[in-house]
Amino acid sequence: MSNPSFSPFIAPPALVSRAQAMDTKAIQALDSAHYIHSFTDHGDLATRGARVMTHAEGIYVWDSEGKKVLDGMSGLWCVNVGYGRKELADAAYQQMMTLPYYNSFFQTTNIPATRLAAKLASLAPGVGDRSFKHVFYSSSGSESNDTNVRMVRRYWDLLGQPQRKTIIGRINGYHGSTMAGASLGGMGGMHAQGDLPIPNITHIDQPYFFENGLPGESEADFGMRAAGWLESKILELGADKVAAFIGEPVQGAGGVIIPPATYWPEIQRIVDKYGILLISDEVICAFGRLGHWFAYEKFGYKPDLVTFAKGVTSGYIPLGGVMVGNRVAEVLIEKGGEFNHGYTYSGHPVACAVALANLELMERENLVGRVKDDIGPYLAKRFAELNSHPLVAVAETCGFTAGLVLVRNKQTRECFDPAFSVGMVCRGHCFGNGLIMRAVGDRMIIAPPLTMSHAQVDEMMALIVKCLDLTYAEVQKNGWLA
Ligand code: PXG
Repeated sequence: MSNPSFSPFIAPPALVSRAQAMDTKAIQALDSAHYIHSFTDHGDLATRGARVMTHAEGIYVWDSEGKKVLDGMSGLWCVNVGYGRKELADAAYQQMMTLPYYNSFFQTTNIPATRLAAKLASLAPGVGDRSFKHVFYSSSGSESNDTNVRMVRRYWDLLGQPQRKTIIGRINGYHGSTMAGASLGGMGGMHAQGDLPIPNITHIDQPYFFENGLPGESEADFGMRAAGWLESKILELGADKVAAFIGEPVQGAGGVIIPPATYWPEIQRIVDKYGILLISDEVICAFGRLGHWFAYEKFGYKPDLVTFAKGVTSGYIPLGGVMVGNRVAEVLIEKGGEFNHGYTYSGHPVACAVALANLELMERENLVGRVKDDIGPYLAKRFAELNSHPLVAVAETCGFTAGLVLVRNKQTRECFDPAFSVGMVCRGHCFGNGLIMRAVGDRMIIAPPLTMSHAQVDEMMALIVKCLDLTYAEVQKNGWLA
């Protein structure tokens, strides 16, 4: 036992009364001694000690020091219905008592998995070849994108075009952390660890107007030019070698990068011209985040495969999957025989029961509609006010997610020296003042629960302004402004 003051075998902190004070230091020591965290520098963690989250309700989470924080990130882009929803816990309990597990291999199914597949198909718009009747299940976004690679290659093999292997992703895209997921994504830091990308995956640049737009270029023109990078890449590789293009409707982990309206329709024109499959990775963007059940609808394109996870269960339990469009499903089913792929937890009955309860709750409370017509536009109006802040170059929203860029000089839009980590300075002020807001470089982002009231948006905006002011004062004091 690394720390005798806390035993993991008796009275785990999560089960102790919420009011009871917790020995944060003991938990941190135990954590540091035994737990390797995701995307964490453990030397740093050992000196600081992990932040210990203990409970949550609505849009707030509490840590072991009793600090209440407004969760502007819905956990990690997933708690769309907010915390403490009894319906989801009840669904899990009922299903665990009825059938806690059974596999979907060997010609077997279970009722929640089947009902959920039908429900998801009913929520995904489309016509003909470009409609969705089928779902493949996994337990995460990463696994789902591994499935996409397997499925896309199987599709082209079955069509007698095995040379169509290459999948094109985008720089600063995020598609997960498995070998295939991290390869499809375009995160340099991830590629640098583990010899990634794996063969036959390549990338084009992202449609980020702030960074990649030319002086005097309109956003609409930039969108066409950025989509054109896909056509150039296809021609460079040879169209008969290209299997698929994958992209997030709005890049989430990359910093809420919202493409110009011209971008996706032009991508559609290009993939259609060369017969290439289109994968829409909607792990963040589906289930209401952008005001639609599926985000391809918002941007007016028609994917062949759609990756989902996170919001399907509002993060209450792991579940992911792929919506398999008819173009692919018909080939797999009619010509395919056995598809040698699947996971122990594919179609997990408890996860699927929670997903059904989550979708039912979202429908009952019209959460998707209110993002589109009510709380989303309200956030857009309030967030736009930040454009007048002296530290902010661009503040923009899409549905119920938003991003702003912190700059050294508002007039010239000159950025800070990355060594100053101004985004992290701002993030520190946010947490210190009871707000979780993410920093991606110097781009600050939010994706709050879709249940937020107007008053809670106001409360969040007041915190954001306060933290921007504190950041401004700090960079001014440090002499970092132009
Ligand atoms: N695709 C997209 C678009 C995602 O956002 C994944 C796939 C992978 O999902 P899993 O369930 O395997 O994690 C994601 C996940 C961040 C951050 O820093 C974002 C994600 C995960 C971890 C961190 O914003 N998104």
